[in-house]
Amino acid sequence: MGTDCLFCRIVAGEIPATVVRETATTLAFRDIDPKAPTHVLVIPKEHYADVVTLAEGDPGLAGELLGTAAVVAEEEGLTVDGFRLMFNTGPYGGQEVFHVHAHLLGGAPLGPMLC
Ligand code: IU
Repeated sequence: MGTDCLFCRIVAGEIPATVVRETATTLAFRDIDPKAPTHVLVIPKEHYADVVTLAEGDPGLAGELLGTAAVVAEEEGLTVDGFRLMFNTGPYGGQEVFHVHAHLLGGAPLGPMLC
């Protein structure tokens, strides 16, 4: 995708981010505007617009993304009390950055819904 995609530019090192974990295929970094005490975004390095195109295009990579999210949840100390892992998808889902990303949220009770 390249220069038009913010998260591709983070992967390329062109825009700074606070990276908490990197694998050969995924990157996890802190959300610039955290909605919870811990708010990490987990992305595939390869560009897919949303979770549907990722799951259809490369289910193995989707699994690697979930694996990275699980490791970060463990490292961030979220697995004792629980956490939320979610993909905003499309306009109705509130997706603003069209490079698929899982939001990993935790560190406090989040309630039944996050708007
Ligand atoms: P969304 O699911 O597409 O709505 O989430 C996009 C997230 O990307 C949102 O939580 C922003 O705070 C976050 N973000 C970021 O971490 N760094 C940035 O430079 C920009 C957005 I722009």
